[in-house]
Amino acid sequence: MGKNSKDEQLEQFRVDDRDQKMTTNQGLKVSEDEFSLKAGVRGPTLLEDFQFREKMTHFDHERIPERIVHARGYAAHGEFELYESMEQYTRAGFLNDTSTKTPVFVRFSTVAGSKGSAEAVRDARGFSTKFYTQEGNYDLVGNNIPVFFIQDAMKFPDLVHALKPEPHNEMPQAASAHDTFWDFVANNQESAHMVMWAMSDRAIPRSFRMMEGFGVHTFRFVNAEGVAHFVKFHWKPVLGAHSLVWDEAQKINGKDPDFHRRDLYDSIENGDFPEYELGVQLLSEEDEFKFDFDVLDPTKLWPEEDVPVKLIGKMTLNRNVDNVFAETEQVAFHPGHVVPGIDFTNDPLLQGRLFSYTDTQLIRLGGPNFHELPINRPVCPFHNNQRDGYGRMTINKGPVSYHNNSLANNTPATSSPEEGGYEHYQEKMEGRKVRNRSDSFRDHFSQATMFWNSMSNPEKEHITDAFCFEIGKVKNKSVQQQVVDMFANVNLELAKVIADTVGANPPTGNGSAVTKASPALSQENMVKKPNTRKVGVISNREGDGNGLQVIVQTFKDAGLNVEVVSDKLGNIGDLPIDHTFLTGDPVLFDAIYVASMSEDKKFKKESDRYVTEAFNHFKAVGADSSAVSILAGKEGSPGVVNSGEGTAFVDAVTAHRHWNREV
Ligand code: HDE
Repeated sequence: MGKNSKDEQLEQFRVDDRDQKMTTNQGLKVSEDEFSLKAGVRGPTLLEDFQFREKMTHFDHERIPERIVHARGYAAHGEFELYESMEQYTRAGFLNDTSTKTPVFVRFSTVAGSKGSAEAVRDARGFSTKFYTQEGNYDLVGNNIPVFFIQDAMKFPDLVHALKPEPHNEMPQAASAHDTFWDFVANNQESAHMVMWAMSDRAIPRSFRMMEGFGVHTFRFVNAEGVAHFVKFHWKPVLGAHSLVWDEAQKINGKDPDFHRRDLYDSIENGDFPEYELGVQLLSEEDEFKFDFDVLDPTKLWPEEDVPVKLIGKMTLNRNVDNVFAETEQVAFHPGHVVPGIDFTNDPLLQGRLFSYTDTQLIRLGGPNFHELPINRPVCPFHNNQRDGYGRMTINKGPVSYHNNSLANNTPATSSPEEGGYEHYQEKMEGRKVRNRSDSFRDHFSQATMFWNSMSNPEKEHITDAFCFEIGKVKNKSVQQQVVDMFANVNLELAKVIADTVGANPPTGNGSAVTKASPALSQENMVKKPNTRKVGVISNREGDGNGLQVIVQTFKDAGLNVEVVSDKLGNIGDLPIDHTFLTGDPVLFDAIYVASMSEDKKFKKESDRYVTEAFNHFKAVGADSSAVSILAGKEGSPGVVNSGEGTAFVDAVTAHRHWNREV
């Protein structure tokens, strides 16, 4: 992999401490690092011990405030390549020149949990991309869900207070299944559409590599002539968008709380670079009012069947960070980091975000110079008259730090739009100062119903179960009832099942008359590929391993990743055993294949546990003809493969999950 401009810039900040002599931060060589300076070996430590004080003071200050939302995140470097020039719509250089590769840094996150929380929780996922362009940093700070809970930034603190663990007992962690969240939902009904997504499989993605990303808000593209188009941004994963099942996700959180970061890190280390295509939905300004929703309303999406997604480029994540704190934790995203040719709309949620992101970095990163941190620096030069502040690294020379001036020839000089200077789109504005919401923002249910209508039957079942789980965890009967009555506006049957399951009264609403569906919203219609799906191959440790070798190779040739599981670590022939039954677990694999059985009772019991749990989670399970008895009772079910051949099994794995299986 060649170095890009960001990588070269980062190089000057990288330090390798290996093979070096230990010093203090002042460069003084250290002769002893294990004991503090004492008055006698059994005596008190002395204040004079500057070396101890420096080490301990630094340690005492090693934590910074975690992000108020999106605290749990993981990131990687990569690059973005453009398929075709978007010159017609935007003057953004990185979207005009197909010969440039733009370095990117992408951070994925959950929203609700603390920095140390488990990753496979039911939640939206953040999908933040920093493009280091030659015209400055452009940040696309999106989510894996295309709409949001609220319409106005004013309510964000309320939403987050309701979603986070309840303040009197700090429970539950990283979960929306509690009273205050659902009380917020029922009393802020604009949340209906996003709640449908949050209860769907989208909120438990299989992998960061297998989820879509969305800019959520309507932005503007502006071309060199000053002509604007409305634009919505999409990231489409090349592997398709796929999800876990809820029972599996909950178990993963115990077996491997780092499930998603491990998947991303390992994939990049293995050379299985995650890829996403950048898509745009474009709308001319004249078409602003042609929909039955307001294009400025962030609780609405533009159905792809009505406004097609044009794929304009591809992002590849190809390098893990060197240091999680320095890069992933210190990166500062901001929807207001834009380049010429990309502009905002009056979406009231976006407008509020434009304030919040700088404000939060000031407390999180401790001052106004966070743009100087290596991960945040633009790759193009940056000059202005800003000076000083905590942690200033730049040594600005000369006496002039003001504008206008004559002593420095009035530099740094501003640039005209022709020279690349950013100019805000000159949208015509008129209106009265009001605290209100537009009437065009008041339909909270039509698209929530459209989402429901677009789901396959298994997806509808998962949504229903998710509601029953979450509302079942709500203690307050009134809140339960309010939620039931609210979601009757989305789908009456859904609300009835929730009411019945949680012991609430049947809903009072009339249901929805909306029949529209958008097939693009169903994950059943997503591309399905075998690539990088993880198969646990169970094998005994007898024999020369040749048979195992053949099956492993067949799977690998088909693009699957294989990990060998047995009762003890060691080798089978030349193949290393990756896991014992204890260090691995069926929930950590996409499929289980039993290559050979053992006469050992415990081996059989563990193999049966693996196969049965995988089966219950609708995964492909298979066995070599010699081990086929392990499939007893499951044979004939979809995705259960009892040939020793491999290719039928690969097809079964590619299908992702076999929902039409009775478990
Ligand atoms: Fe954020 N959001 N947000 N948000 N958001 C933050 O900024 C905020 C919203 C999103 O990986 C914070 O640096 C407000 C929508 C992501 O570092 C904070 C509102 C979307 C990330 C903040 C929203 C997002 C954040 C916390 C309502 C999808 C993680 C730490 C007006 C389009 C960025 C930080 C990363 C982070 C504020 C709503 C996505 C507090 C006020 C809608 C992916 O500034």
